[in-house]
Amino acid sequence: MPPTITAFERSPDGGKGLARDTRARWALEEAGQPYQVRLVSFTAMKQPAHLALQPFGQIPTYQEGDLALFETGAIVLHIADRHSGLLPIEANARARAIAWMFAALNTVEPPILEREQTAYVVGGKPWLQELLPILHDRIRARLSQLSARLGDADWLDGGFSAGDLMMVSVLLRLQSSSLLDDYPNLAAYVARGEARPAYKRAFAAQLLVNAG
Ligand code: GTB
Repeated sequence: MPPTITAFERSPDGGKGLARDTRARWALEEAGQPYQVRLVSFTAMKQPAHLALQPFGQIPTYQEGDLALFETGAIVLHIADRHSGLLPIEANARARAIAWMFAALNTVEPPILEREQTAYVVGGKPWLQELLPILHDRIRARLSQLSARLGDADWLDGGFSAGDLMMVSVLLRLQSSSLLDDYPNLAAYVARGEARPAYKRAFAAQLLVNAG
């Protein structure tokens, strides 16, 4: 039986691919693995059956035989660990690729989420206009550092890895802003990720659910 992931019955992004099931779909596509998707409503996500799989009532989850996983990072790492194509074989290179996954989730994504969530939660308050430039600067600080490290390389550490999958997925959250404009190498990096056939398949699959 192929693994089953969960995704929004209807993503609030209307098919932009920003919900995290796209990351799991992309990893499965890179690994050439078939998968099934179980769509869940916001209501169902908060019910005991889903909370047993995802204690925080979120998507995605991943079920394969008697293994049930939550947290996109853990899901992508599991897929990358079990199948070829997403992590180097050589032990040190593999450890470095995993470090980039953590860097994407723990170092680069937090200020991006902070900006999104602040705008969402306190939208309309007059002081938001004073806060936003501060939040943007925090994002730019990380983008500058990432841009310096990437330089003119195609990927963060040798060939494409799960570290790049996660970093590109995180940076995609900035596409609706102009924050990537000052970093042409990062914009090109994101475009390289989006151009991968596996990403295109993952994006198209989520679009099929969410468009219209
Ligand atoms: N740390 C967890 C993981 O990485 O798996 C976070 C999972 C998570 O945030 N899931 C979100 C969710 O289920 C969907 S992806 N939210 C419902 C809830 O918490 O009640 C985050 C997301 C949602 C919507 C958009 N969007 O509309 O643009 C983008 C990203």
